[in-house]
Amino acid sequence: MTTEAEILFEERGGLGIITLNRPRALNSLSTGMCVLMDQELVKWATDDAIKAVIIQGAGEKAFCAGGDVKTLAENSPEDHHKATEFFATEYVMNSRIYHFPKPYIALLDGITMGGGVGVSVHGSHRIITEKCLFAMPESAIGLIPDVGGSYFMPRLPGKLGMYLGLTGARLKGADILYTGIGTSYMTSDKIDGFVTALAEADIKSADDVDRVISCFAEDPGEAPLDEFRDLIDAAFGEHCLEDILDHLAAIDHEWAAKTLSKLKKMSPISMKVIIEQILQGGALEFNPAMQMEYRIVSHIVSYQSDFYEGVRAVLIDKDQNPTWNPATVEAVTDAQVMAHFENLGDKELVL
Ligand code: QUE
Repeated sequence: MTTEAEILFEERGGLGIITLNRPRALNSLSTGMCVLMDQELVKWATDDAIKAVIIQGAGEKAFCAGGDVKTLAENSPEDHHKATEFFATEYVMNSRIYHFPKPYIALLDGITMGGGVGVSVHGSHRIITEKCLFAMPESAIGLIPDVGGSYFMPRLPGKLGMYLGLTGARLKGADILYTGIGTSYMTSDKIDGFVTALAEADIKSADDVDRVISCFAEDPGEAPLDEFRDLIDAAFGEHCLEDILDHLAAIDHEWAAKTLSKLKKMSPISMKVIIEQILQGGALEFNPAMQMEYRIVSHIVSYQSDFYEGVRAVLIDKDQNPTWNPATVEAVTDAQVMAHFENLGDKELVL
């Protein structure tokens, strides 16, 4: 019996093409995929035959829905070795993308969440299509927006990073370009022609990639998010979670009511850790940000945290009704939050 490879690598016309190949699992990332991808990027970085890298997802639905958190949550907190190994491998690969010396072009032609953002947003080009659906949804499963969220989210315009990280808001089309998470828009039917044109072009720099993109790109129109920018920046610029919630409750606006009801479904401790994560991440370089995230997720998988309950409620039983612990925002102590940032000693992430 042969099993289909979870990740494919191809070289065509000076392009290194990565295909995430688990379409039935929305191309979610396994440890093995992260290892293989990292090895290939190391090779391609110094291979003169490779002018640029393209990454895409197999199948019609997803680019990449995240990390394979369902499998990770099958391990108990006492046996979290497999989970921390996954995160370490994934973050090493994310750092490889951030530091990659050639154009790195992600084709976000479908669902792009969590880990899928991590394999795209740190590269030079993110092409989105009408099928792209972006989110950092981790607060819904008791996790944090990792894979470099600490680095890129505080650097988004205004308080959009804090908004996206706490609410897990889904974005499409023009809104994804508006945040800067996407860099160009083209319709899905243009993607094959774009890749062919790129393989035929003489690519020496990111500008050469931009020239090819401009032949296929379109304007997706006005960003609906712009209408709410002032509300977002005011509410999510508050200094703590309690103030953000009070601020939203005091606004007589349908957007504020919807946003507040979304936040009330999320893990209280995750939200408090996320605020601290994004505030600290704004002052960190890329690798230190990844090391901070590794401290946070290592802590999360090492006790009976909201992560295990969140994955159960959202991805296993699908009852969408997690029992969070602590159950309320008020019950989360500062000491509980700060414990997630403690140095791991000889288990620190080495980058
Ligand atoms: C938060 C997440 C993930 C998520 C849902 C969240 C995530 C992830 C998946 C996912 C979805 C469908 C699959 C699959 C995984 O969902 O990281 O294998 O078939 O991978 O609320 O972080």
